[in-house]
Amino acid sequence: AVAHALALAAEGADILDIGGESTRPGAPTVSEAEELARVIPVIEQLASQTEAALSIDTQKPAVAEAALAAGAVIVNDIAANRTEPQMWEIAATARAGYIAMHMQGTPQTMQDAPAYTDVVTEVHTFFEERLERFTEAGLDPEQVMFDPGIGFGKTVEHNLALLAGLERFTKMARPILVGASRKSFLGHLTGADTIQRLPGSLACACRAAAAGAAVVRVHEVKETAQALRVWAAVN
Ligand code: 8Y4
Repeated sequence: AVAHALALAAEGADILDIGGESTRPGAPTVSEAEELARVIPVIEQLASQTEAALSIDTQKPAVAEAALAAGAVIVNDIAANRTEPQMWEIAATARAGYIAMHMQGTPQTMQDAPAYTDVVTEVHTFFEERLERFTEAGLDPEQVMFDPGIGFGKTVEHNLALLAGLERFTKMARPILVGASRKSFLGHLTGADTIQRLPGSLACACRAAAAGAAVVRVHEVKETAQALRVWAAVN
């Protein structure tokens, strides 16, 4: 994991997202002890070996807290629809960045029957409503980035509507992150297998950049950096 992360940093990644539990629908859950054993040594080693910012991808407040102590500076929270404030309090106390991702349901249930009246409006309302909750827990709005959560409780049509409607989010007060890389909607649209989805992933990265997204979460860093460099030169 350390070697892979260092290779991504060498290819131009500014942020490395470290996670110890799969979010795939139906994936087995991981105990806190096992998740800590997977991610903390990786974060400790990376903290002394790269200037890239380290983010911790976890749903467990205790794992986030330990990761921040080990050198992570961002909490990547795919479960920002939670009700308990612990995750926000931990990010607030550490003065860490906090990525608040939209998800309908939980990773176990999210793809059962995703349903929205208007997905863009509902995600937008979620962001507005959450910012109030976060500040109550002590987060400074300056710590927060929002993410529409492509693929998390969304059909192909919902994902496309979110990508088409990104400007609604990038007009908001906080930066936006988009993670579409290799996701299954790209396979549904094109027939491409997971590791054959770079072209579709690049189309999404350029679309996100065009809409003013601040961060793209990708698997193929070198190729995405080239696409975004050309896109930026044209604009
Ligand atoms: C192939 C490879 C097919 C990977 C699907 C996937 C996001 C995220 C994930 C995201 C934020 C993934 C942890 C899903 N996606 N965090 N995490 N935003 N903030 N699936 O979009 O990469 S994991």
